[in-house]
Amino acid sequence: MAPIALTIAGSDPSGGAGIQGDLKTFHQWGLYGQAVVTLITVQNSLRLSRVEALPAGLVGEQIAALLEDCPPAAAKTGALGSSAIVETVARMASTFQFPLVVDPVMASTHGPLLLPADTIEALIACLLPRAALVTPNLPEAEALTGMAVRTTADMRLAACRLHQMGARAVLVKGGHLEGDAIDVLLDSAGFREFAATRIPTRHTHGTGCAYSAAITAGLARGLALADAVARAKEFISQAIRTNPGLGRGAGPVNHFAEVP
Ligand code: PXL
Repeated sequence: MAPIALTIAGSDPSGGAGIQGDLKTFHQWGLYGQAVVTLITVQNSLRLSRVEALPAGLVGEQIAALLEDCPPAAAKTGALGSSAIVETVARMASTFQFPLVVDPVMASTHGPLLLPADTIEALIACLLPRAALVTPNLPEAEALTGMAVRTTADMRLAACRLHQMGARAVLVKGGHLEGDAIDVLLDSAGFREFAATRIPTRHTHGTGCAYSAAITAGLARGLALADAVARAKEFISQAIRTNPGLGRGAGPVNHFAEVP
């Protein structure tokens, strides 16, 4: 039986990001995927026009039903949509017997926020302390730490701050850097960097989701954290390089990319 991985995230009907992207990534990594929906979006490759968060109690009930019956070997969070949902997920995460990867999704490139600004406080106070790993990009690292994060030196400092704020390990993703995409991991072994050559394409929709889902998949399969990150980085680089070129705007990455 394939190990189970769980995503707690928003719906992206276009299939590139959110629970749809996560489930495809889990499947490609040979896992049995579970998905708890937190919010519904209306979007295509050109725009994200609406975000509707579900009632927090409904999110909590979905998680409880899974924990009672078939708990996963690892889980991740994506877009959470309201501070009530952040608090509910964090409360339930305190009972998780498996690692939780927190992808602190805040904004999509266009359109309304996936996590309203007033929920950042709840994420910091309640969810960061539950994270086996938190995976901010540069703007998310800035919003969480309040410091400017523009260089790899800034990324190391931000990772230290986020570790002090309670996350067991931190991966600051440098997809928004000039030049190569360098990610900085801080875990119990110290710092490690993971570099990939930048691929010139507008089709990167769902990159962050597939990356954190692939790390979660690696953890569910029993890989050590740094190994899971290294393999997930190879997977996501290939997924961007081989994107299917779908849509007239920012199309999705390729969830069929080879798993290293
Ligand atoms: O890539 C961030 C993201 C996460 N979750 C959902 C999304 C997006 C980006 O559009 O729609 C549901």
